Amino acid sequence: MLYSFRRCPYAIRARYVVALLEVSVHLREVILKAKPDALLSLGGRSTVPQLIDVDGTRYPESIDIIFWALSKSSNKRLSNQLWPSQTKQRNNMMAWITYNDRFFKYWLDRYKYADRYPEFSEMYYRSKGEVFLQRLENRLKPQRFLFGEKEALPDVMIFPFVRQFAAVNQNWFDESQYNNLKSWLAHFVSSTRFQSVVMAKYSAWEAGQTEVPFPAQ
Ligand SMILES: N[C@@H](CCC(=O)N[C@@H](CS)C(=O)NCC(=O)O)C(=O)O
Repeated sequence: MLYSFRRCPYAIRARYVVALLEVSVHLREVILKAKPDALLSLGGRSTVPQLIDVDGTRYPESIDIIFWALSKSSNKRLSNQLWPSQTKQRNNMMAWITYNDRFFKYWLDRYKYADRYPEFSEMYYRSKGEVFLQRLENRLKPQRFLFGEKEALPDVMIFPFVRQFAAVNQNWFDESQYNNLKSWLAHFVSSTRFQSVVMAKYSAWEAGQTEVPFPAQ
């Protein structure tokens, strides 16, 4: 059971990996302002995404759900491409993901909701976020994806946040100098998987309704 919210970047990355690895779940679309009792009654954190496995094991963070999907996938070639077994490579990948989640997300929230953080201007917050955009841009100069010519976990875990950053002022982003980053982002957001599967619209889940298979059959 995957509790999800369509526009949440954490839920997007979880759905993206689940869809990419063709792992089947039941999707429960949540309205954040009216979370269902089934989610609240689990106790503890009620953020989305959250996954409850058939044996009742709870995966309360997007990264937990992504590792769960990797463990369930029968496509070992793709799993290994996304999350190679070498420790050094994994540590390096985690460093990018952690930077995104800890620092880039911090500035993204301030840039997106600059009116709620009047201490500094929207431009200031954007320039803080651009430090990461520039790092991504440099990294993508010699290669298509962050860790080579094929997508890996850092790509799929970071792109929903860059997409959100770009959408704050889409014209600015489209006209910016981050050309490699723009192509990288377009690869994800213009894909059929993203548009038709990951971002498919579902009405809010209600107790007792028929479960919704995801990815859709
Ligand atoms: N670290 C969590 C963050 C999840 C998160 O913050 N989700 C937001 C929506 S984008 C949420 O559920 N907000 C509602 C709440 O905090 O109650 C993860 O990776 O899953």
